[in-house]
Amino acid sequence: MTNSLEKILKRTEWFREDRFGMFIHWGLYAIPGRGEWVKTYEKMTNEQYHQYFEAFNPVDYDPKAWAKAAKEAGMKYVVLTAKHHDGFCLFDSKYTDFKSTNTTIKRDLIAEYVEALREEGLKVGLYFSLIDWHHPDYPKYNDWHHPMSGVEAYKDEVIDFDNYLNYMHNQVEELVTNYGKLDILWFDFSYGEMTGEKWRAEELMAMVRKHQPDVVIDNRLETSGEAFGSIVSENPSNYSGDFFSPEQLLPPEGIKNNAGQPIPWELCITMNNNWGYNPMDKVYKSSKTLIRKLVECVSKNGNMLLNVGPDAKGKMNQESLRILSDFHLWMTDNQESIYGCGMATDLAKPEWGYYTQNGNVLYAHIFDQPIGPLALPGLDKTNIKRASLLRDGSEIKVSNSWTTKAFSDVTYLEFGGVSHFTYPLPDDI
Ligand code: JFZ
Repeated sequence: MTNSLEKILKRTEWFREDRFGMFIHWGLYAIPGRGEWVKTYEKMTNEQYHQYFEAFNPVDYDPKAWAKAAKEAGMKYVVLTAKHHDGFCLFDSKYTDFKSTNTTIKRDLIAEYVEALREEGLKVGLYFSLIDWHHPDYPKYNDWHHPMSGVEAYKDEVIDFDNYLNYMHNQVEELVTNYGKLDILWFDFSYGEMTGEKWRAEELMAMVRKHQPDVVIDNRLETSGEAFGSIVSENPSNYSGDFFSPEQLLPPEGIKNNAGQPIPWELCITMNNNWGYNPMDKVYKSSKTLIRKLVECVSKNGNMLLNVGPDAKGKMNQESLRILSDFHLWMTDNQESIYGCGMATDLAKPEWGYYTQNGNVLYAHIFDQPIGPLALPGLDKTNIKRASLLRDGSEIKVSNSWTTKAFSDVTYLEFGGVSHFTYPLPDDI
């Protein structure tokens, strides 16, 4: 088994077509409501954190409602935290007691989620943390990612890391065998020396690919934040993953490998400034900003995975639902400029916004209102068969003789001007 860009592109065909997905960070940490890193940030022991395991009772858990919300917003796939760094499993793992089936709710929440997504025709994604703050054999003292990092009592810890790896591999095997066909596996994350073979990644991937040959996998089995990983090399490793996963950062020019070939990537992004539920964090990005980020990702051959952090009862909050419904309105009119689209060939980014392209159809996403005709630099009028407004199909005249002949070598879309035959552009994209 060897990997290659060709295989990566084949596996990600649907993924690059779909362009837009939902990330869901949800687990015990929704109860304190201070983000998914609360255990480490507040240096809680397993015993202290256990109160949330005892309190966990998401009576409003309704993955069908989540699936509907995602679908309505135009998202084509969803990725849910089956296990985050705190080690709590939303699935019925036989290798631990620290799982949803042992809480008051007594349900395999992943099984219900997977079923709900399939019912809505959405692709199924699972996030799985490589890091585990709960397992006794995960390194503590010398690892700043761990709640017990630097705590003297753990200075002389003796761990059997291989035992942890067996546990981790076994859990991944449960996920890839017990829930039918998975579309995405989102591992998280590698750092410093904790990367690649340290996870016994070759063996892990061979097992995953045996059960799920086509599943699309992120690149975080290799060091993610500190280096691009072998996915950008000319010989990607077997665990390079299938897409690059920049976090809260939109790569300025998309992502290319060392040979200059574009590779698949997906921006993951929060609506406020937390992945896990945090009711104190009210600083939400506007819907307009988020919609524009989606356009920008697509214009650079990328995907966008927009996060929601449901609350302790299992509900998505009003702020998140409002943003999703704004996406719904926008996608209703403009989805054609997102699905199956990518970077415009041979055209520089126009100063008024972004282009996306699908085959010989070019989409102009006009972020800056023109006060008159909109110049399309680099485009020859004779190459444009027809121009129309996406929302209603109405024709937009294309000209290159606007008011003064001095600019007649430029092609224009005629709208927003003062003439009786033009009309204003709606004040959104
Ligand atoms: C990770 C998680 O720690 C976080 O809780 C969330 O799930 C996010 C999507 O992924 O965050 C990271 C992972 C890697 C880096 C930074 C944040 N990194 O390597 O820089």
